[in-house]
Amino acid sequence: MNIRLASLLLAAAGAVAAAPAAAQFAKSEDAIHYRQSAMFLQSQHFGRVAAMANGRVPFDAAAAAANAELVATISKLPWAGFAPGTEGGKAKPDIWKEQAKFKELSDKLQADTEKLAAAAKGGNLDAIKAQVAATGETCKSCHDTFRSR
Ligand code: ASC
Repeated sequence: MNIRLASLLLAAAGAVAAAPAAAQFAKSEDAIHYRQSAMFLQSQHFGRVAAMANGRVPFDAAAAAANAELVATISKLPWAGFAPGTEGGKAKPDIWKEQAKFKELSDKLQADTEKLAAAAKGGNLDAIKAQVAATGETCKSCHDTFRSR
């Protein structure tokens, strides 16, 4: 394969990898639907790990690892949905007025869910419990600040 073709393929692969962060929306309602959908998926998969951490369902290490891995991936998605001019839904207008704080909390969530995925991969229930608690606190602090109702 020549160099030119190889670099074209690399660029295409890079564009696909970057696609979630570059999600574009035809209209404001699409952005709101997108971010709420991502949050819903996130809560479903986080909820499955949390249920094990809280003893509500029996611990299944493989299921915990698979769900935590999904949470880490999905936690990268909602933010593109808070695009400029898409105020609405349950999002408080403060999100667009305090972008630095919003970014700090969204970065914190992504760091926490990476740690949760690592803990779940390790299979130690106590480590999973600790990281479920830390991640849940991060969810809550951002919701308390930036979500209405
Ligand atoms: C969830 C969910 C949230 C968070 C939060 C953690 O599963 O839907 O909003 O966890 O309750 O405190």
